[in-house]
Amino acid sequence: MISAKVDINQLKDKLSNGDIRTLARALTLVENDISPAEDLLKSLHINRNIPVIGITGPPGAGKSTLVNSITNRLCELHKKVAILAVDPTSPFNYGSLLGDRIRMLKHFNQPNVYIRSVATRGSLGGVSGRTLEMIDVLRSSDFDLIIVETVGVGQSEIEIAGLADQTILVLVPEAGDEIQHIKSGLMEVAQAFVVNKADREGADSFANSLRKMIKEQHQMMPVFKTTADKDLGIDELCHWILNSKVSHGDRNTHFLVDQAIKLIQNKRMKGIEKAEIFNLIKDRQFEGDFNMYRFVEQWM
Ligand SMILES: Nc1nc2c(ncn2[C@@H]2O[C@H](COP(=O)(O)OP(=O)(O)O)[C@@H](O)[C@H]2O)c(=O)[nH]1
Ligand SMILES: [Mg+2]
Repeated sequence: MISAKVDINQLKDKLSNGDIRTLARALTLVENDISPAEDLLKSLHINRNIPVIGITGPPGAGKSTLVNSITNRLCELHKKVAILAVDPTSPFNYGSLLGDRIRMLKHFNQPNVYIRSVATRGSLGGVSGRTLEMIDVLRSSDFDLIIVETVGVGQSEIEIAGLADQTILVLVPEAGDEIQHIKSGLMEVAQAFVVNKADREGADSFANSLRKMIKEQHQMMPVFKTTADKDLGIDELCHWILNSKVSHGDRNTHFLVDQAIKLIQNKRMKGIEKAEIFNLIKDRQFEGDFNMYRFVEQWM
């Protein structure tokens, strides 16, 4: 259990020195909003130059496999990598990576990979809960790169675009039908596309039609083809990840405004659980004088 007394300055210093235990502890405090999470967040020295790469896409597209492969390559390049997995469908499937990490621990004193899965709870304050705050805790440590995997269903790929500097959308050759879906909106959220499972039929034609579509919309996003479980196409993708610079200025301001709004929303929605509202409404909706406006007043 976490003791009530936490020395914030000590926590902060250890965090910036890359102490893994302290990092795990700080993340737990922040994820569960346990005091002094709020004071800790306010005192953090957050390094905004550490790139946050969002990896999103439908379940089963190979995101975790891809993250695994990318991370192995980045480790070879002596990068220190943090991974946040926000995936309710498979909370933790970095087994092989963890195996590497354990092996690495034997050889070095400091592990170069930190993996953490984020619980997605029923709170209404955003699908990904406290992901933004957890990213900022990671940014206060000494990583070279932070990778966030989110499962792309509906709104979540748009949400990750509001958290990451660069978002990579992972698709599979069978996703031809999803092109329409991409056309309507996803173009704005992804800075790069990956056609994974390139070992499967139709990968080339799918990648080409994606490229054509990007060009038609006067965009410049690259399309990579990967076979993640065989580490193919990973070098090119890593090269892009390490060398593409986030355009600052306008996008950055919008990005920060979105974050501010998200934090205000989360704060206002604090303590409000969908399940609780469900139970209340379930009972009261049949009362003759049920009035939604009076009902919501108690949370205002
Ligand atoms: N054929 C093929 N299978 C892959 C490839 N990448 C991942 N897979 C498999 O696809 C399945 C789903 O992968 P996973 O990484 O868990 O997908 P996620 O849900 O997007 O994270 C697993 O069985 C992987 O082994 C690939 O490039 N080719
Ligand atoms: Mg996954």
